[in-house]
Amino acid sequence: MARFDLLISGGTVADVAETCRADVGIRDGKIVAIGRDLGAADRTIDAGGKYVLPGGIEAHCHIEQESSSGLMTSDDYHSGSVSAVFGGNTCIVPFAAQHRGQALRDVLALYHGRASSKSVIDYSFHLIISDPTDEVLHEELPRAIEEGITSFKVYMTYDRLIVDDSQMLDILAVAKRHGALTMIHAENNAMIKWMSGKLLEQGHGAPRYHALSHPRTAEAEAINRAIALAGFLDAPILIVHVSTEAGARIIARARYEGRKVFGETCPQYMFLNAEQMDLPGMHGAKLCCSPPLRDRASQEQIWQCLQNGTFQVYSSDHAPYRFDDTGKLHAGPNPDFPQIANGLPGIEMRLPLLFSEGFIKGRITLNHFVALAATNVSKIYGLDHCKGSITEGKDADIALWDPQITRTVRAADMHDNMEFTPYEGMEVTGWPTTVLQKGKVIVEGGELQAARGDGKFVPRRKVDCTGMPGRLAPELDPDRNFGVDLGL
Ligand code: DUC
Ligand code: ZN
Ligand code: ZN
Repeated sequence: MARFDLLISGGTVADVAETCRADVGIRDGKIVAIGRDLGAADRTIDAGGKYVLPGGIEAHCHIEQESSSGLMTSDDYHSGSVSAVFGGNTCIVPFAAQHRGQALRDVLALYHGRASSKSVIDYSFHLIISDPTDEVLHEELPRAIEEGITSFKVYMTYDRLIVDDSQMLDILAVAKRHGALTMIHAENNAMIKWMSGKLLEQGHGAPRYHALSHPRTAEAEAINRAIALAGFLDAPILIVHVSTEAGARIIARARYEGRKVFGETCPQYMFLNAEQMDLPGMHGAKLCCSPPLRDRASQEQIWQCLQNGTFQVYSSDHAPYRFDDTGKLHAGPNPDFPQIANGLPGIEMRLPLLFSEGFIKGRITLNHFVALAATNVSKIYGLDHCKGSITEGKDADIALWDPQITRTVRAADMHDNMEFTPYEGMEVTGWPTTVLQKGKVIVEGGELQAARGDGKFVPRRKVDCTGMPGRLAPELDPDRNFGVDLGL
């Protein structure tokens, strides 16, 4: 009997620290050996000239999710996961969204049902919490965490989602106590509403004004407040989709001070800018997202913050709404910007863009690419017991990248349900040609070899903040608070 089910031979293997020529031996879906002259296998894949990297983990995407205004994203768990895997990913962590009045167990049952029958790759969920009732806080959230849903997102804006500072503290306290990570959409709601009102009063309802209506300082203020609230309790947080240098600096400073804060940015803030929204008619609506696209200078600043480690997470924020009455134009053919659904597609292009413009162009190392593609996310979101690196004992979730391939990005080549990509016409170098999940080839030669429902739910571990010392506010110090139980 051969020693391995599969051998990936002759490729260049990389993790977050090292790059070397090595073969990878796989048995029973796991990586069991990395080295040279490993022995016989039932099947050998020649990876000569290719990079052998962990499959990407896409940790911020909206799939088969109703927005707070009832709109369904255009991708379900089949098209969304297929698009992800063609972009070199082997795991997705979309959102299971609680709308007000819903019990979390019903929300999770709904999303488990959606994903289990359709996803072609492994998945988990983050919860979105919009209704932190006592039952949610003290029974449902702790139960969800025990079931392996160890992160949840809260919004500081949007009327139907917003949590106030006091609710945020409640959620942060539960997260801290039970070992979960709170993800925060940080924008100041009042500034957005005030700006939107002024713009609309003066007749500026066109899509391009969406960007103006979300001032940079709205992001900075909310990030600052979120960090203050979390810092007060010494609770870990991750600020999602950071779009401004001002916001990034606040995160960098908090991290420097040892706060338990992580930062995420997205390709749209590096590769796109608000000038591109100046399109005829309503076409600018295709680029409405929140936070919005910024200017060219911002693009470069966000790149720098990715390079210097301010952002540990790089996600697509794939939020696909079609340019028709099911999506962007649900409120009619000529909506004012507040009625336009927010979000861009990008799950398939996240990694090819970073590989090409980051690694191939020398802005980041291959090892930093691996960290951003998979390893950081696996550690931050508790997936590193099974995923996120080419390491003995982990799932054989692997993408082979060919650095010689050059492609022009075309919507027609994407596998999502959008017929639009904001990256249309860009030339990229490097592409994930072969993708494996648990040792099974699931993409090869441009063909999908996985079926609906092949992907499995992955319970995640609790948050690990090793190396981030943090500190409780003096008022919460058990030695100084006169024995009051604050539930931490
Ligand atoms: N926040 C997201 O994370 N995605 C799309 C829109 C939004 O506000
Ligand atoms: Zn958001
Ligand atoms: Zn999002």
